[in-house]
Amino acid sequence: MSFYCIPPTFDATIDSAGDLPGPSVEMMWVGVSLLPTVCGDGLVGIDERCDDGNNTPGDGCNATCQEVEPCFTCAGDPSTCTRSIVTCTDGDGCCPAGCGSTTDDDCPRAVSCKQAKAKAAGKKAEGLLKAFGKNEKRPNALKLAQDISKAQSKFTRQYTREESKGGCQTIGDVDAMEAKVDAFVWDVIDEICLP
Ligand SMILES: [Ca+2]
Ligand SMILES: [Ca+2]
Ligand SMILES: [Ca+2]
Repeated sequence: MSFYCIPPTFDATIDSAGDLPGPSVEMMWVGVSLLPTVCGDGLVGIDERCDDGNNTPGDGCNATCQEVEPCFTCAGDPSTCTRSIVTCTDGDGCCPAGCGSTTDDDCPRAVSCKQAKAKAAGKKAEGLLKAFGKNEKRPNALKLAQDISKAQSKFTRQYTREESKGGCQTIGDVDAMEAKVDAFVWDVIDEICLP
């Protein structure tokens, strides 16, 4: 809830025949409103950081007008937001115009590729450890081998599909990543099996 000062809306000049004594007086009517600020109306309210006249994120002023987005500066009513970072630099959280996933690892495609690869690695580790756990409960060598194979092929499929979309910062590391996941899983299993 915010308060707005409303500019004078009522002027009264007391003429010679007026009801009030004294010289002409100009009266000012000042009011306040309890209306909440509205994001997207182009006015930066008291509890807003910016208002670029929309509720769209990604253009510098976020969807709720509560944040100037990283890499932008905003000024004015309505807010004009411009990118404050213009060079392609890895790791600064910004993907300026003209930069791409091959030149800046903050650009969306590079980020989504990393997310997908990390997810695939996590799923594989989960699949292998679940297979191990199930085998402990009901030993079945054939089923264990099938579950391991399933987790491996799923990982490879997801990983390579992600790389085939393009824009990944690293490619062709599916085997190296698989070896890392396997080493982690076997290390965990060894630890669990220690007396
Ligand atoms: Ca507003
Ligand atoms: Ca916006
Ligand atoms: Ca960057």
